[in-house]
Amino acid sequence: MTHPDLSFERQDDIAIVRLNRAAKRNALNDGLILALRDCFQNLPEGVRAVVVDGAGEHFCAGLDLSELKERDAGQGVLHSRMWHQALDGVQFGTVPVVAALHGAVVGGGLELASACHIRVADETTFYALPEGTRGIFVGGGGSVRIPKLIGVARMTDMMMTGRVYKAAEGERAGFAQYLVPPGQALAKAIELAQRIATNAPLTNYALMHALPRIAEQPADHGLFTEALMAGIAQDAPAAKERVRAFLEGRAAKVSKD
Ligand code: 1HE
Repeated sequence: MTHPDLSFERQDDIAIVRLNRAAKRNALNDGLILALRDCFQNLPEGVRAVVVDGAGEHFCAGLDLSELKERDAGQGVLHSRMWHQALDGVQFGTVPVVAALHGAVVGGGLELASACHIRVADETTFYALPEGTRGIFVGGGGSVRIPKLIGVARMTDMMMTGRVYKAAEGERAGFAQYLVPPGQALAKAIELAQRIATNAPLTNYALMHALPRIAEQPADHGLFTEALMAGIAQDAPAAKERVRAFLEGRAAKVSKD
């Protein structure tokens, strides 16, 4: 990983990918988006989960507005498609991705966060879609992914009125699955990624690739796809060994503590 604004740190079987452009609030210019794309396309062998983090006080201020300038319509379409390719690589890559959120998670930063599989937010986090008030539209997959988290009505409100969600109401609305005290999002995200990395790889793969597709299929198709995925997953040696371990008293029970 050789982009100056994107750092890559390996911690055993997880990796931490960090936006490293704090002076510009981790605003995503073309170079950084392409670096993200390349990073997720070329994860080293053995990485089983990834944490995405932002350096400094903010996760990400979204699109680098200094690059917006005078793009024409055709260039705008291609630019948006470039973001789609990069963020599809996050959502539909090879391993689960946990976002560690703090400070501003706005515009394209929220689009990046919503491409991750799990979001952990600390109490400094706030969410906004300033595209609406800047006379533009989301272009990084936000109109597809954000309504799945919070619903079309809330996203419409955010873009029409400039509404900003603070951390606690953001968690209630569905942006984040975990809310932690200030400064603790990264540690919690790493803890979750380490836990996820112990899952059978095929289970993680099914959750990333089958579940969102099933959710969009008509029920009849979804049930059939589910049955195929269930059959494939339980056939894997890892599944057989895990079930055997439970039956022989070697595996942890489900516990509420
Ligand atoms: C930037 C950007 C940026 C900061 N592009 N340079 N996103 C936005 O509309 C959000 C714009 N940013 C902000 O509202 C604020 O910067 C923050 C709330 C995120 C942070 O505030 P603060 O007071 O900590 O920082 P700052 O003083 O505003 O910014 C520090 C520097 O970062 C400053 O540059 P400097 O050279 O004057 O020091 C800012 O200009 C720069 N900066 N944000 C470029 N976004 C695929 S389509 C997606 C479409 C979108 O994402 S649109 C939403 C864009």
